[in-house]
Amino acid sequence: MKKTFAPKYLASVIAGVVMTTGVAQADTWRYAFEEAITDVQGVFATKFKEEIEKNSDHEIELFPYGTLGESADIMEQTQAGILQFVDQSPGFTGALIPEAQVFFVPYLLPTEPEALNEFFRTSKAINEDFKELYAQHGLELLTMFPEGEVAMTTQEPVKSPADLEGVKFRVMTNPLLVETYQAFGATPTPLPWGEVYGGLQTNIIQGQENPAFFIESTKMYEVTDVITYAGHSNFTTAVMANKDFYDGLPAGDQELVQNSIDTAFEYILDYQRGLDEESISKVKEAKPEIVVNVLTEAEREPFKAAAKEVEKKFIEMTGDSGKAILDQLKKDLAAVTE
Ligand code: 6CS
Repeated sequence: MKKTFAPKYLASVIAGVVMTTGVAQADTWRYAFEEAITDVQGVFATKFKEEIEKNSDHEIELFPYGTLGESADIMEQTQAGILQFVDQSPGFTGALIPEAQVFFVPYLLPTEPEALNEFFRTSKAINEDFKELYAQHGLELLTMFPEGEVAMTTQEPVKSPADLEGVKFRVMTNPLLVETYQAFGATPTPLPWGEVYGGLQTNIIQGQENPAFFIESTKMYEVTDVITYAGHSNFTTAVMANKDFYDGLPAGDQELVQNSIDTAFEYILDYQRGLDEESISKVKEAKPEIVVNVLTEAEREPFKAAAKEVEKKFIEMTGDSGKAILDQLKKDLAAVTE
């Protein structure tokens, strides 16, 4: 006689199989970031989504800048478990995790792209030490990656710190960036991203800093006259998951997330080859009168001297744990530049 199962019995058999084999159910995971879908963070997120969806039944729902609020809002939503993934730059996370401000000690990171990429790939400070610090705030740090050399945009040429005197200069909302631009001679003004274009347009601020792709894509060049490269910083960003969510994933899904992050990481480094030059060309095409200055070594000297003060401030602000991260970061940098 053919054996049949009552539906209730069948359901518990399936549940038992799922529990014993660890087969995960298909979920939708929400991932927010601080830029448009076509910007660097958006390209990374899109690649991550593609990898997850190609290799599992899970889906990723992407939330670009503005759809869920400012950077601080998407971080709160991730910590609360409303979002599963977030891309937030240390420029903002520095207000929550002071050690993350280390990326704003000027002239710490190399300007040479291969050394920079290798640093992000191999750094113990990033891949181990920061993981622990982020975990204390309910965040699983998945990766950090560079988004391009930071340029200053102003109304007047900047050849020395004296040229920044009286310039209200917008910075992301972390205390060390305030120290940096004070040391550079400007009047630092911390603001969320949404207030920058309007602030420049209405002359509430006269300067800000960002990588070239962002100056171009957000049309900030329309409200600025001079772009200056002093070589002081590369825009760093970080991708995280809500830690309870991540810890609760089956091992197979954690591996899927890690593999997808690794693929998106290499993809985004590759995607950025030549992006700075391409973006500056587009800016010049759209606004031929824009002035782009690359400071000489001699012109960089006073900015480099000011950087020493900022490093001291960083240690004052973060104590032993900040000093430990800074020392480790320097070791990691030495390993890729020597
Ligand atoms: O300056 C900012 O606030 C923004 N800059 C970049 C390159 N990405 C996101 C961030 O909000």
